[in-house]
Amino acid sequence: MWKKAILWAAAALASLIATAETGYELWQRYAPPAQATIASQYRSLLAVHFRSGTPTDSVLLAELDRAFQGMLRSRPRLSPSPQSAGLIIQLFQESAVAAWWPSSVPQQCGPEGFAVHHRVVAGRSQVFIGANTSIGLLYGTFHVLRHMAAGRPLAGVATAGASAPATRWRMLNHWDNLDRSVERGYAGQSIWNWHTLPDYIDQRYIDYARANASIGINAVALTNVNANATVLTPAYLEKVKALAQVFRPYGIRIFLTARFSAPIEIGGLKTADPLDTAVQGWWQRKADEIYQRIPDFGGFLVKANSEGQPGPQNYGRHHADGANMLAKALAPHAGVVIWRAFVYSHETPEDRFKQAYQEFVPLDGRFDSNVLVQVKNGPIDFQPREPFHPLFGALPRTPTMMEFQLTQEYLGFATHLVYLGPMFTEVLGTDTHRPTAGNTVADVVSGKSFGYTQTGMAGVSNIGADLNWTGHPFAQANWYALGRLAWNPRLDAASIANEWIAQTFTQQPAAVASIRQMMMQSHEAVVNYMTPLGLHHIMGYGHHYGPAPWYDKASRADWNCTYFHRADQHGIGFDRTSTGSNALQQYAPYWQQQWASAKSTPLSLLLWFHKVGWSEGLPNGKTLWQNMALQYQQGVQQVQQMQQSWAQLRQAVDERRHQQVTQLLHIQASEAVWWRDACLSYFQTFSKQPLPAGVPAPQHPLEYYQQLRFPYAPGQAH
Ligand code: GCW
Repeated sequence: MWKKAILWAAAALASLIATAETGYELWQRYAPPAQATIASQYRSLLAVHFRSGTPTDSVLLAELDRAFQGMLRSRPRLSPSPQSAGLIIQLFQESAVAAWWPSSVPQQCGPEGFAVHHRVVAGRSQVFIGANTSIGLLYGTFHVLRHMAAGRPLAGVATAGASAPATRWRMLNHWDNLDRSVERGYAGQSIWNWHTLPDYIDQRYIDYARANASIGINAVALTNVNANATVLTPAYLEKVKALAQVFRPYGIRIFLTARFSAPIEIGGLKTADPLDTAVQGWWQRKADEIYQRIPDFGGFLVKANSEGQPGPQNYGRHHADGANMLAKALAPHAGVVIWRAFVYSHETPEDRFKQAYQEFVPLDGRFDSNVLVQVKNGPIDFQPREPFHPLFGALPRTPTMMEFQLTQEYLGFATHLVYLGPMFTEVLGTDTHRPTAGNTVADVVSGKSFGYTQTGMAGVSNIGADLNWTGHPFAQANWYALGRLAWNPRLDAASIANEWIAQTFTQQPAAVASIRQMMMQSHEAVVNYMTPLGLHHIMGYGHHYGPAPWYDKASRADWNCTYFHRADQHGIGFDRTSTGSNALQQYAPYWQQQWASAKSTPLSLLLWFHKVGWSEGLPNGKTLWQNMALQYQQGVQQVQQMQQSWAQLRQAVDERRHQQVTQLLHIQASEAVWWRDACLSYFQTFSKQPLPAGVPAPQHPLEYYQQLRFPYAPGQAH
């Protein structure tokens, strides 16, 4: 009787624990494999041959310990000889049993890559991880753990030759302020607690480093590009140093945002002119001071002469003058400057789309060799869908780095389920046709097209102090996808989703398939219910929350929604062909031809390049107005489908996260309706046509949507 009660209580407790998932563990939950046969395969790995020496080796062992306790309910045992071990982790140079590594592998691995080999001896699996460096071994170990945590058969764990990263800098850019607010952050306060640093090391810093290393991220810019010079003062550099010490064993280098006017603000100089020798000397001393504390400091990330940030143009100098001045200060320490191309000027009446290209193309070849130019994926600003930025491929002599945005500034904040994998791969896989056909954006960014000496891919972080890091449990997948694609931009979004789901939620094949389907259609859904057909930047002013296509009160034209959609009685869209702003000319001739006429422009980009009449027929037989209305409606329906799919996953996913996502999908569904109704009732004032069959009448009159105000919407600069 008692025994039964105890058993029952234990079972109840176990199920309670199983259902109380907070999401804090991210994709590193290390749940036991769902299939017993797989679990038994994995057990041979418990005998580990590994000679630990460096701090990175220690974190590797600690991770193995944690992972095996979770997945195998046992701790790894160190085994003195490779022969008796199941998991052999060895540097190539010390590897006595290295016959299976083809001789080219060590060289292909480079400083960060690894190779994994699998064989079966006497019915027992042996897995070998080889690399040139400790960090390579750590990445190789994470590769094996990822495979195991996804519950996959061990035989598939081997890499085809070397797995080496495609880019040098795989990076998160935090837009975190020193007061712990996060610009465009929707997951709580900044995880950097500047007040308690340097003496208090939050466990989060360590778990953050573990998560990043597990997906190959090796650089983080801690602070907002709208920069505060205070972070460069000695007291703050001590705090940065403490974080650098935490990150170092995980192979992560720290970058800081450099406020261009820092020599004036904290240095007491009268100018920040990059050609002034006192200014140059100040930055050199500042760099020396930083490297004295942080010998592996990555360098500076800079937003200059953009949206009110100071820069070289304040002194009549150009971007290369500014970047090179900082580059020279960092060069003796092997640091780099990441200079952002997100620039557009107050004074220029030019189409904002064109300005970055106009400023940077003439400077190609004028940047020092330790400068990278960081370009947003599209020409305007992280819209739900943009054409690829014309600068990709247009700077053959300037390392061009990718900037994606993980935080969902224009994508429903952290309340909308939007998996960005398909958007990232859409951009990376696009052929720039520069210098010739067959050069994708990924080829440019990874240095293949032009042989860049520096390469990188960054994501603007979506991380905050929320218990699950990213607010929405599914937003973790965007952080994950960025890391995986920066390592290998050829991965496909569905495979990344598969491995993320299996590690994060469940290994049940039917559930994985259903969640993957939700994720894979989620980006197209948000495009449909926010900005179909190439509409862009029609979100609420300032905070970018919700629809406001009518907005036209901004202090500058290109902050107005009406500037971007140009709707009137004749039609809608921005003519960027030769009859309009001619931004099209910035692309390779191939794209100019594709996009020059509305007929040959895909519907997904139509209104990016063309003004189209409301009643004009589209290739699919519908008029523009009908198609627009139906696409808004489709977006709403896609979210409703996600709700239905998720409802059926109740048994497959732990209760707490199931409940969280259910609530968030509910918000997303009602906001999708809001978007559809507000946009269609506004655009209808121009089209003057009825809604096509299948699109319900808006729930409220237009005035209702127009008077909504959100003064405290999160993520705003202040
Ligand atoms: O997307 C816009 C944001 C700004 C941001 C800027 C940028 C950091 O609205 O908040 O500032 O881009 O990328 O610099």
